[in-house]
Amino acid sequence: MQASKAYEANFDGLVGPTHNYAGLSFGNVASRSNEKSVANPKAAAKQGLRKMKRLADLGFQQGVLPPLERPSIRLLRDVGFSGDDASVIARAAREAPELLAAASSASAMWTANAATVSPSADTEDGRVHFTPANLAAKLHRAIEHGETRRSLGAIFADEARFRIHHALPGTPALGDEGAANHTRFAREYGDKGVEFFVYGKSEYGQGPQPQRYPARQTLEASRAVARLHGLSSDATVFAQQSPDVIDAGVFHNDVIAVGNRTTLFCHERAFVDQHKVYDELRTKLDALGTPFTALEVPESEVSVEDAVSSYLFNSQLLSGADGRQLLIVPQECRENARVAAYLDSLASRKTPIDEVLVFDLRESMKNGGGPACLRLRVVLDEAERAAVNARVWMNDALFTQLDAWIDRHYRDRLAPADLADPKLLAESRAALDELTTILGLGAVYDFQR
Ligand code: SUG
Repeated sequence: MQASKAYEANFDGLVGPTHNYAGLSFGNVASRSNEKSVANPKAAAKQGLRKMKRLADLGFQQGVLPPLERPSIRLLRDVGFSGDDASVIARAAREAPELLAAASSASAMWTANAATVSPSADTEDGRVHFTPANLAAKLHRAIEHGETRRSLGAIFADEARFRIHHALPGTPALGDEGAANHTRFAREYGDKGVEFFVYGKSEYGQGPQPQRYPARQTLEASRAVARLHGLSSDATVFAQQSPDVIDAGVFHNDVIAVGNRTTLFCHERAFVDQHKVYDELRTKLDALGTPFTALEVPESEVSVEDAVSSYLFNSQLLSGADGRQLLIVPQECRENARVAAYLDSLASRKTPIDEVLVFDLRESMKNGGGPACLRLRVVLDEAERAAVNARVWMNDALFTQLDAWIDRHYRDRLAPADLADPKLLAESRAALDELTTILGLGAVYDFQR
């Protein structure tokens, strides 16, 4: 049976006005090593926006997801700071600057962690399913999912086509980091596919565990998401990430692997029992009449350390209309001699990657967020695409509007000490208020009153 035409849309997170370097993510090497450096929110937002525009210009379906309201006065009130908003910020800055930093993070920009998404071709009820990730491993991220769910609801509002679940309970046994640990393989986007869930550890089962850095995703959470989405067991594969690569700074699977359609591009040390993982993927895809290719990069060419510092695998692997596959990499890949040599060699090897495009995402990269972190993939057929809030699709007009909006509202310098400035809250609210109109988001923000 010929499936209806479908597309992979990428929804990138618009970087929020409070983007800063607070060193909040133990286990994420870039976040910790850039702690307390001065950020440039304006440049960060423009770098992300330019990526969206370029991909839209190349003919890809490109959407925008809005930032969340930060600083989160709600979090600061929940942990006991009271008074008017300015007093809440002043007291938090004095007594618990780490909580103010958590409340101020613009981490929702990394929308690969916003949710796990299953296309309608894979789900029992034929709807597109979203489960916002509880991000339970880090306080600054654990406060995202309620607001994320509201944003998704404002964009994917048609309940006959889209099912937006609540996040899993936010506890270590069910730690869920969303699409960063999830990939889907299918011949064409609209065909039934095999969904691939990668976890860092099992809370109740056996298996090795990292020793140095936390495993953020559990098998139990991955299985729960697959159940919620109504995925069949013959079309799901669960694989454990190698604990030693987590200990080397691979805090999400998308730092060491990326998949698209029939290709998995990954490092040779990505998974426990890597060849068994390939075999299971191949067998389950074969049952759907779908081929599978693993393009594996050996340690001798690119070490795990190179992968972590360059973010080679945090790339976007995209299929153009002509079927050619493009790899979207951050410019740090060109600055690492071994990674650059590997990328240059692709042209002369027989691989499923036809072209490499390089982007400057320096501001996000310094917090451990590359091209793939910044996007949430949503496979949509024509009818589903038509049901999406049309205002969020990137085009020339939206680019011009957002570029001018960034110029009006964003600072070009934000140091950790600036988080104590109560004016930042007012600036951020004014920016988001205007964004609500630009993106047609309705009552997504309540400005935490
Ligand atoms: O969760 N960094 C994010 C980066 C997320 C990257 N996402 C994917 N790999 N999909 C994180 O560790 C750092 C914030 C700070 O330190 O200020 C941060 O949250």
